[in-house]
Amino acid sequence: MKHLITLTEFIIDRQVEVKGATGELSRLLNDIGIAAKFVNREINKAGLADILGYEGTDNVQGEAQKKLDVYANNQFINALRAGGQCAAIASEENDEIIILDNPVSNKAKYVVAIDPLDGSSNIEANVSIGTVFSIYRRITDNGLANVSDLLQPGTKIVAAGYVIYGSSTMLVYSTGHGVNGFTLDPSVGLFILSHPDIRYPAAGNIYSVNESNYIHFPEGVKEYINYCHVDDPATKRPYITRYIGSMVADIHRNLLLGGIFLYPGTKKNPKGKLRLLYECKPIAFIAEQAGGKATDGKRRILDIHPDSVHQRSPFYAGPSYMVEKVETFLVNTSET
Ligand code: AHM
Ligand code: MG
Repeated sequence: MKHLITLTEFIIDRQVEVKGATGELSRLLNDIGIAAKFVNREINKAGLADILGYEGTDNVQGEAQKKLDVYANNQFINALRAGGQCAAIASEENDEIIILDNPVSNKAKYVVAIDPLDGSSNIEANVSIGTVFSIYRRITDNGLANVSDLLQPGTKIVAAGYVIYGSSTMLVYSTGHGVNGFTLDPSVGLFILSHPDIRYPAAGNIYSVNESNYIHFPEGVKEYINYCHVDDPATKRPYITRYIGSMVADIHRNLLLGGIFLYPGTKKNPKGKLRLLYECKPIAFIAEQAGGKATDGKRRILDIHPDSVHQRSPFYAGPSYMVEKVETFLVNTSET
Protein backbone atom coordinates (compact mmCIF):
# COMPACT_ATOMS: atom_id res chain seq x y z
CA MET A 1 0.00 0.00 0.00
CA LYS A 2 1.20 3.49 -0.79
CA HIS A 3 2.46 5.40 2.25
CA LEU A 4 -0.19 7.86 3.30
CA ILE A 5 0.91 11.18 4.70
CA THR A 6 -1.28 12.51 7.47
CA LEU A 7 -1.81 16.19 8.25
CA THR A 8 0.08 15.81 11.52
CA GLU A 9 3.09 14.19 9.83
CA PHE A 10 3.07 16.80 7.09
CA ILE A 11 2.92 19.72 9.51
CA ILE A 12 5.88 18.39 11.47
CA ASP A 13 7.89 17.56 8.32
CA ARG A 14 7.36 21.08 6.97
CA GLN A 15 7.85 23.09 10.15
CA VAL A 16 11.49 23.81 9.22
CA GLU A 17 10.19 25.94 6.34
CA VAL A 18 8.81 28.53 8.75
CA LYS A 19 11.42 30.96 9.98
CA GLY A 20 11.83 30.80 13.74
CA ALA A 21 9.35 27.96 14.17
CA THR A 22 10.07 25.82 17.20
CA GLY A 23 7.08 23.51 17.18
CA GLU A 24 4.41 25.85 18.54
CA LEU A 25 3.04 26.63 15.10
CA SER A 26 2.86 22.93 14.32
CA ARG A 27 0.90 22.32 17.50
CA LEU A 28 -1.38 25.23 16.73
CA LEU A 29 -2.12 23.96 13.22
CA ASN A 30 -2.69 20.53 14.60
CA ASP A 31 -5.16 21.89 17.16
CA ILE A 32 -7.10 23.56 14.35
CA GLY A 33 -7.18 20.24 12.48
CA ILE A 34 -8.54 18.43 15.52
CA ALA A 35 -11.20 21.06 16.21
CA ALA A 36 -12.24 20.82 12.54
CA LYS A 37 -12.90 17.10 12.98
CA PHE A 38 -15.27 17.76 15.88
CA VAL A 39 -17.05 20.46 13.89
CA ASN A 40 -17.26 18.11 10.92
CA ARG A 41 -18.88 15.46 13.10
CA GLU A 42 -21.59 17.88 14.24
CA ILE A 43 -22.20 19.20 10.72
CA ASN A 44 -22.67 15.67 9.45
CA LYS A 45 -25.57 15.17 11.78
CA ALA A 46 -27.07 18.63 11.35
CA GLY A 47 -30.04 17.14 9.49
CA LEU A 48 -30.83 15.11 12.59
CA ALA A 49 -30.87 18.17 14.83
CA ASP A 50 -34.60 18.06 15.44
CA ILE A 51 -34.60 14.31 15.97
CA LEU A 52 -31.59 14.12 18.24
CA GLY A 53 -32.52 17.37 19.96
CA TYR A 54 -30.02 20.15 20.38
CA GLU A 55 -29.89 21.61 23.84
CA GLY A 56 -31.80 24.86 24.10
CA THR A 57 -33.69 24.62 20.81
CA ASP A 58 -37.47 24.44 20.39
CA ASN A 59 -37.57 22.96 16.93
CA VAL A 60 -37.72 26.46 15.52
CA GLN A 61 -36.66 26.43 11.88
CA GLY A 62 -33.06 27.54 11.63
CA GLU A 63 -32.29 27.33 15.32
CA ALA A 64 -30.10 24.24 14.99
CA GLN A 65 -28.06 26.02 12.33
CA LYS A 66 -27.48 28.93 14.63
CA LYS A 67 -26.36 26.47 17.25
CA LEU A 68 -23.84 24.99 14.85
CA ASP A 69 -22.24 28.42 14.41
CA VAL A 70 -21.91 28.66 18.15
CA TYR A 71 -20.71 25.09 18.45
CA ALA A 72 -17.98 25.64 15.85
CA ASN A 73 -16.89 28.88 17.49
CA ASN A 74 -16.65 27.27 20.91
CA GLN A 75 -14.84 24.25 19.52
CA PHE A 76 -12.09 26.32 17.89
CA ILE A 77 -11.77 28.70 20.84
CA ASN A 78 -11.52 25.83 23.31
CA ALA A 79 -8.94 24.02 21.17
CA LEU A 80 -6.83 27.17 20.90
CA ARG A 81 -7.18 27.90 24.61
CA ALA A 82 -6.29 24.35 25.62
CA GLY A 83 -3.39 24.15 23.16
CA GLY A 84 -1.67 27.14 24.76
CA GLN A 85 0.00 28.35 21.52
CA CYS A 86 -2.42 31.21 20.91
CA ALA A 87 -2.60 34.49 22.84
CA ALA A 88 -5.76 36.00 21.29
CA ILE A 89 -8.49 35.18 18.79
CA ALA A 90 -10.57 37.34 16.47
CA SER A 91 -13.72 35.50 15.43
CA GLU A 92 -16.64 36.46 13.24
CA GLU A 93 -18.88 35.28 16.07
CA ASN A 94 -17.50 37.64 18.71
CA ASP A 95 -17.76 41.43 18.69
CA GLU A 96 -14.54 41.82 20.64
CA ILE A 97 -11.35 39.83 20.33
CA ILE A 98 -10.91 37.01 22.85
CA ILE A 99 -7.78 37.45 24.91
CA LEU A 100 -6.64 34.15 26.34
CA ASP A 101 -5.47 35.06 29.79
CA ASN A 102 -3.62 32.24 31.49
CA PRO A 103 0.08 31.71 32.25
CA VAL A 104 0.65 29.54 29.15
CA SER A 105 -1.32 31.62 26.60
CA ASN A 106 0.24 34.84 27.92
CA LYS A 107 3.57 33.54 26.66
CA ALA A 108 2.18 32.27 23.34
CA LYS A 109 3.75 33.59 20.15
CA TYR A 110 0.70 33.50 17.92
CA VAL A 111 -2.77 34.99 17.46
CA VAL A 112 -5.56 33.59 15.27
CA ALA A 113 -8.26 35.22 13.13
CA ILE A 114 -11.05 32.81 12.31
CA ASP A 115 -14.46 32.53 10.72
CA PRO A 116 -15.53 29.31 12.43
CA LEU A 117 -18.47 28.51 10.18
CA ASP A 118 -18.78 30.49 6.99
CA GLY A 119 -21.78 30.16 4.70
CA SER A 120 -23.95 29.01 7.55
CA SER A 121 -27.16 29.96 5.74
CA ASN A 122 -26.45 26.89 3.59
CA ILE A 123 -26.48 24.36 6.44
CA GLU A 124 -30.18 23.65 6.44
CA ALA A 125 -30.01 22.74 2.73
CA ASN A 126 -27.07 20.36 3.27
CA VAL A 127 -24.80 22.51 1.11
CA SER A 128 -21.05 22.86 1.66
CA ILE A 129 -19.84 25.28 4.31
CA GLY A 130 -16.42 26.10 5.64
CA THR A 131 -14.02 27.39 8.28
CA VAL A 132 -11.44 30.04 7.40
CA PHE A 133 -8.38 30.61 9.59
CA SER A 134 -5.19 32.65 9.68
CA ILE A 135 -2.30 32.80 12.09
CA TYR A 136 -0.09 35.79 12.87
CA ARG A 137 2.93 36.16 15.09
CA ARG A 138 1.92 38.53 17.89
CA ILE A 139 3.64 41.88 18.00
CA THR A 140 3.16 42.58 21.72
CA ASP A 141 5.54 41.09 24.24
CA ASN A 142 4.60 38.41 26.73
CA GLY A 143 1.55 39.16 28.84
CA LEU A 144 -1.90 40.03 27.59
CA ALA A 145 -2.24 40.29 23.82
CA ASN A 146 -4.32 43.12 22.42
CA VAL A 147 -6.12 44.06 19.22
CA SER A 148 -2.96 45.41 17.59
CA ASP A 149 -1.72 41.81 17.42
CA LEU A 150 -4.62 41.00 15.12
CA LEU A 151 -4.79 44.20 13.08
CA GLN A 152 -1.74 43.33 11.01
CA PRO A 153 -1.61 43.34 7.21
CA GLY A 154 -1.94 39.98 5.49
CA THR A 155 1.71 40.13 4.48
CA LYS A 156 2.38 39.17 8.10
CA ILE A 157 0.35 35.96 7.92
CA VAL A 158 2.42 32.99 9.09
CA ALA A 159 -0.09 30.36 8.04
CA ALA A 160 -3.65 30.37 6.72
CA GLY A 161 -6.17 28.02 5.27
CA TYR A 162 -9.68 26.74 5.22
CA VAL A 163 -11.70 23.66 5.94
CA ILE A 164 -14.46 22.74 3.51
CA TYR A 165 -17.23 20.56 4.90
CA GLY A 166 -18.47 19.19 1.60
CA SER A 167 -19.08 15.87 -0.08
CA SER A 168 -15.67 15.19 1.44
CA THR A 169 -14.21 17.28 4.20
CA MET A 170 -10.89 18.85 3.33
CA LEU A 171 -8.37 21.03 5.10
CA VAL A 172 -6.31 23.23 2.79
CA TYR A 173 -3.50 25.35 4.21
CA SER A 174 -0.27 27.15 3.49
CA THR A 175 2.64 28.42 5.54
CA GLY A 176 3.87 30.49 2.61
CA HIS A 177 5.48 27.59 0.79
CA GLY A 178 2.70 26.48 -1.52
CA VAL A 179 -0.76 25.13 -0.81
CA ASN A 180 -1.55 21.59 0.24
CA GLY A 181 -4.91 19.87 0.69
CA PHE A 182 -5.83 17.04 3.01
CA THR A 183 -9.00 14.97 2.79
CA LEU A 184 -10.59 13.59 5.92
CA ASP A 185 -10.97 9.83 5.89
CA PRO A 186 -13.92 9.56 8.26
CA SER A 187 -13.37 5.84 8.85
CA VAL A 188 -10.03 6.44 10.56
CA GLY A 189 -10.53 10.10 11.49
CA LEU A 190 -7.37 11.30 9.76
CA PHE A 191 -6.70 14.10 7.31
CA ILE A 192 -4.64 12.52 4.52
CA LEU A 193 -2.57 14.48 1.99
CA SER A 194 -4.67 14.22 -1.17
CA HIS A 195 -3.92 17.45 -3.06
CA PRO A 196 -0.19 18.27 -2.84
CA ASP A 197 1.02 21.62 -4.15
CA ILE A 198 -2.27 23.03 -5.39
CA ARG A 199 -1.93 25.63 -8.16
CA TYR A 200 -4.62 27.46 -10.08
CA PRO A 201 -4.98 25.89 -13.53
CA ALA A 202 -3.37 27.96 -16.29
CA ALA A 203 -6.70 28.70 -17.95
CA GLY A 204 -10.00 29.16 -16.17
CA ASN A 205 -13.53 29.66 -17.44
CA ILE A 206 -15.65 29.94 -14.30
CA TYR A 207 -16.92 33.14 -12.69
CA SER A 208 -18.64 33.14 -9.33
CA VAL A 209 -20.67 36.14 -8.24
CA ASN A 210 -24.09 36.79 -6.77
CA GLU A 211 -25.44 38.13 -10.03
CA SER A 212 -28.76 39.13 -8.48
CA ASN A 213 -26.88 42.20 -7.26
CA TYR A 214 -25.91 43.10 -10.84
CA ILE A 215 -28.03 46.25 -10.96
CA HIS A 216 -26.29 47.58 -7.84
CA PHE A 217 -22.73 46.72 -8.88
CA PRO A 218 -20.16 49.36 -9.91
CA GLU A 219 -20.21 50.00 -13.67
CA GLY A 220 -16.80 48.32 -14.07
CA VAL A 221 -18.07 45.10 -12.50
CA LYS A 222 -21.15 45.15 -14.74
CA GLU A 223 -18.85 45.53 -17.73
CA TYR A 224 -16.72 42.62 -16.54
CA ILE A 225 -19.80 40.43 -16.15
CA ASN A 226 -20.88 41.41 -19.65
CA TYR A 227 -17.37 40.44 -20.79
CA CYS A 228 -17.86 37.00 -19.17
CA HIS A 229 -21.02 36.55 -21.25
CA VAL A 230 -19.41 37.28 -24.62
CA ASP A 231 -19.10 34.38 -27.07
CA ASP A 232 -15.37 34.04 -27.78
CA PRO A 233 -14.14 30.42 -27.86
CA ALA A 234 -10.50 31.56 -28.07
CA THR A 235 -10.76 32.86 -24.48
CA LYS A 236 -13.13 30.08 -23.36
CA ARG A 237 -16.05 32.52 -23.18
CA PRO A 238 -18.82 32.66 -22.38
CA TYR A 239 -17.55 31.67 -18.97
CA ILE A 240 -19.51 29.25 -16.82
CA THR A 241 -21.44 30.67 -13.86
CA ARG A 242 -21.05 28.75 -10.62
CA TYR A 243 -22.19 30.23 -7.31
CA ILE A 244 -22.79 28.28 -4.14
CA GLY A 245 -23.01 31.18 -1.72
CA SER A 246 -20.46 29.63 0.63
CA MET A 247 -17.23 31.47 -0.02
CA VAL A 248 -15.01 28.54 0.93
CA ALA A 249 -16.83 26.21 -1.44
CA ASP A 250 -16.79 28.73 -4.30
CA ILE A 251 -13.12 29.47 -3.74
CA HIS A 252 -12.19 25.79 -3.45
CA ARG A 253 -13.93 24.79 -6.67
CA ASN A 254 -12.39 27.72 -8.53
CA LEU A 255 -8.94 26.87 -7.16
CA LEU A 256 -9.16 23.33 -8.46
CA LEU A 257 -11.03 23.98 -11.71
CA GLY A 258 -9.94 27.51 -12.62
CA GLY A 259 -12.19 30.42 -11.90
CA ILE A 260 -12.62 33.83 -10.38
CA PHE A 261 -14.64 34.67 -7.27
CA LEU A 262 -16.13 38.16 -6.96
CA TYR A 263 -17.88 39.86 -4.08
CA PRO A 264 -17.97 43.52 -5.15
CA GLY A 265 -19.28 46.52 -3.29
CA THR A 266 -22.70 47.85 -4.14
CA LYS A 267 -24.19 51.33 -3.97
CA LYS A 268 -25.79 50.45 -0.64
CA ASN A 269 -22.77 48.55 0.71
CA PRO A 270 -19.68 50.01 -0.95
CA LYS A 271 -17.42 47.66 1.01
CA GLY A 272 -19.39 44.58 -0.01
CA LYS A 273 -20.21 41.89 2.51
CA LEU A 274 -17.09 39.89 3.25
CA ARG A 275 -14.86 40.62 6.21
CA LEU A 276 -11.29 41.63 5.50
CA LEU A 277 -9.55 40.08 8.49
CA TYR A 278 -10.95 36.58 8.76
CA GLU A 279 -12.57 35.97 5.35
CA CYS A 280 -10.67 37.86 2.64
CA LYS A 281 -7.10 37.84 3.95
CA PRO A 282 -6.69 34.10 4.63
CA ILE A 283 -8.22 33.29 1.25
CA ALA A 284 -6.02 35.92 -0.42
CA PHE A 285 -2.98 34.24 1.15
CA ILE A 286 -4.05 30.87 -0.26
CA ALA A 287 -4.87 32.39 -3.67
CA GLU A 288 -1.42 33.95 -3.94
CA GLN A 289 0.32 30.82 -2.74
CA ALA A 290 -1.53 28.91 -5.45
CA GLY A 291 -0.17 31.28 -8.09
CA GLY A 292 -3.22 33.52 -8.18
CA LYS A 293 -4.16 36.97 -7.06
CA ALA A 294 -6.61 38.61 -4.65
CA THR A 295 -7.53 42.28 -4.60
CA ASP A 296 -10.27 44.65 -3.50
CA GLY A 297 -10.54 45.67 -7.15
CA LYS A 298 -7.54 47.97 -6.92
CA ARG A 299 -5.35 47.05 -3.98
CA ARG A 300 -3.69 43.76 -3.07
CA ILE A 301 -5.74 42.38 -0.18
CA LEU A 302 -2.65 41.28 1.76
CA ASP A 303 -1.28 44.83 1.74
CA ILE A 304 -4.34 46.39 3.35
CA HIS A 305 -3.77 47.32 6.96
CA PRO A 306 -7.03 46.64 8.79
CA ASP A 307 -8.48 49.38 11.00
CA SER A 308 -10.94 47.18 12.81
CA VAL A 309 -11.59 43.51 13.35
CA HIS A 310 -14.90 43.29 11.52
CA GLN A 311 -14.31 45.69 8.62
CA ARG A 312 -15.54 44.62 5.20
CA SER A 313 -13.89 44.72 1.81
CA PRO A 314 -14.83 44.12 -1.81
CA PHE A 315 -13.13 40.89 -2.82
CA TYR A 316 -11.82 39.43 -6.08
CA ALA A 317 -9.76 36.24 -6.01
CA GLY A 318 -8.66 33.78 -8.65
CA PRO A 319 -6.05 33.08 -11.32
CA SER A 320 -3.94 36.22 -11.79
CA TYR A 321 -4.99 36.94 -15.35
CA MET A 322 -8.68 36.75 -14.45
CA VAL A 323 -8.33 39.12 -11.50
CA GLU A 324 -6.22 41.49 -13.59
CA LYS A 325 -8.95 41.51 -16.21
CA VAL A 326 -11.55 42.71 -13.70
CA GLU A 327 -9.12 45.37 -12.53
CA THR A 328 -8.88 46.76 -16.06
CA PHE A 329 -12.61 47.46 -15.91
CA LEU A 330 -12.28 49.17 -12.52
CA VAL A 331 -9.29 51.32 -13.33
CA ASN A 332 -11.23 54.48 -14.11
CA THR A 333 -13.68 54.34 -11.26
CA SER A 334 -13.50 54.92 -7.53
CA GLU A 335 -16.04 52.16 -6.91
CA THR A 336 -14.95 48.55 -6.48
P1 AHM B 1 -21.71 34.56 6.55
O1 AHM B 1 -20.40 34.94 7.18
O2 AHM B 1 -22.88 35.20 7.20
O3 AHM B 1 -21.86 33.08 6.39
O4 AHM B 1 -21.68 35.24 5.09
C1 AHM B 1 -20.59 35.00 4.27
C2 AHM B 1 -21.07 34.26 3.05
C3 AHM B 1 -19.95 33.79 2.18
O5 AHM B 1 -19.61 32.47 2.47
C4 AHM B 1 -20.52 33.91 0.81
O6 AHM B 1 -19.54 34.12 -0.18
C5 AHM B 1 -21.43 35.08 0.91
O7 AHM B 1 -21.80 35.17 2.28
C6 AHM B 1 -22.67 34.94 0.10
O8 AHM B 1 -23.41 36.09 0.22
P2 AHM B 1 -24.68 36.37 -0.71
O9 AHM B 1 -25.77 35.51 -0.17
O10 AHM B 1 -24.94 37.83 -0.53
O11 AHM B 1 -24.32 36.04 -2.11
MG1 MG C 1 -18.51 34.35 7.39
